[in-house]
Amino acid sequence: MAGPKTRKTIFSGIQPTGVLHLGNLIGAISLWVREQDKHDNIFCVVDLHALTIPEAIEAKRLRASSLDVAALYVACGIDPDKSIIFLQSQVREHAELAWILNCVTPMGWMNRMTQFKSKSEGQESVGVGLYAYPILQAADILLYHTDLVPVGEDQRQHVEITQDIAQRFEGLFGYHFTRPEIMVQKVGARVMGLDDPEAKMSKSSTNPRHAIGLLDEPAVILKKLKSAKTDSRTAVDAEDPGAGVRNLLTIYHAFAGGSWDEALRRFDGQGYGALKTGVAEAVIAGLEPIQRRFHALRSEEGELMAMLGRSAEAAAARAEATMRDVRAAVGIW
Ligand code: AQP
Repeated sequence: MAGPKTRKTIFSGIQPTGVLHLGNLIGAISLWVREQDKHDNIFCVVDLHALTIPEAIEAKRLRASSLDVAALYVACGIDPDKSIIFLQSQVREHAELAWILNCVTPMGWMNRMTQFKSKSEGQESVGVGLYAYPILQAADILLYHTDLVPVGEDQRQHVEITQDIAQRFEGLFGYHFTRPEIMVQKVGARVMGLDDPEAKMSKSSTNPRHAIGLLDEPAVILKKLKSAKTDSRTAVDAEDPGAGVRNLLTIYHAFAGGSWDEALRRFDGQGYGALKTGVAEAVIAGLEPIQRRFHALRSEEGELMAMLGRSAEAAAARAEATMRDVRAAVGIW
C-alpha cells in the first residue's frame, strides 16, 4: 500500500495553440523549472483544450504544435527524469473524468467564467467545449490529486472553480479529491502585450508586435521591443513607472535574475531607448540556449515521442488509479 505523500504534487499545462510567448515562459514555465526539484511534477501539453476554438487551430499542424510545446518545456529546463511531461490526449482518463465532472457542475458556475466571456467574444459560433473548458481543466488537475497548480494570474478563477467542483463531487458521491491551490510568480504573473500594456500577452493576438515568441530571431525581438508601447515620458522613473515601462522591467527581471528593486534601479533615470535595448539584450541572451536546445530536440522526433510515450504511461497509471475509485463512486464500470 502506498504510504503518505512526502512531496506535493504539481500539475500544470499549456495549450498548443501557437508559438509560446514570454508570458507563458515567465508566468508559468519558469515557475515550474524553479520548483521542480522540490515537488512531484506533472506537466501536460493540453491538446484537448486546443480543440475548444477549432477555428483558431490548424488541425494539420496540431500534432506538430503539441510536439513543439513538449520540446519547449524540455528546452526551457523541465527535466524529463524529474518530471512527467506528456500529451493530454494520450491519457484518455482526462476526457472521461471531464465528462463525469460536466454532469455535476452547475451551469450557473460556468456562466461566471471570465475567460469564456473574453474568448467567445467575436466568435461566430461558440462550441460547448469552450464553455466547458474549465471543467476539463478541473479534471486534469483533480485526476492526479494535485496540491499546487503553478500558472499565470489569469488562471486563478479556474483553479478556484476546480476546488468548488471537487467539493460538490464529494458532497454528491463521498469521494475526496485533493483540493488544489494556485501558485503564481511574485513578479510576472501577468505579462502584458507589448502593443497594449493593459491587455494580457496572448498567443491569439493578431498584432505581430504584440508578443515575443520563444522562437523569435534576435533581430525580431529587438524590433518588437523597440516598438513596445510606453508613455509620454522619456526616462524611467523607478518610483512610478507607467504600465508599459513596468511590463518591460518585468520582462527584464525575469531574464536578468536578482530582485525587483535591482531591476528598477538598473534603469532608473535612463531613456526609454536604453531601457528597450537593455531588455532586448537580456531576452536575446536568455532565449538563445532555449532555442538551440529546442531545435536539437525537434530534430530527434523519435526520441521526443519515446520520452512522451513513457511519460504518458506513467501519467496513465496514476490517472487510472483515480478513475477506478471515481467510477465506483458514481456507479459506472
Ligand atoms: N501574459 C501572460 N502572463 C503570465 N502568464 C501567462 N500565461 C499565459 N499568458 C500569460 C500562462 O501560461 C500558461 C498557459 O496558458 P494557455 O496557453 O494554456 O492558455 P492561455 O492562458 O489562454 O494562454 P495564451 O497564451 O493567452 O493563449 P491563447 O491566446 O491561446 O488563449 C497558463 O499558466 C497561463 O496562465
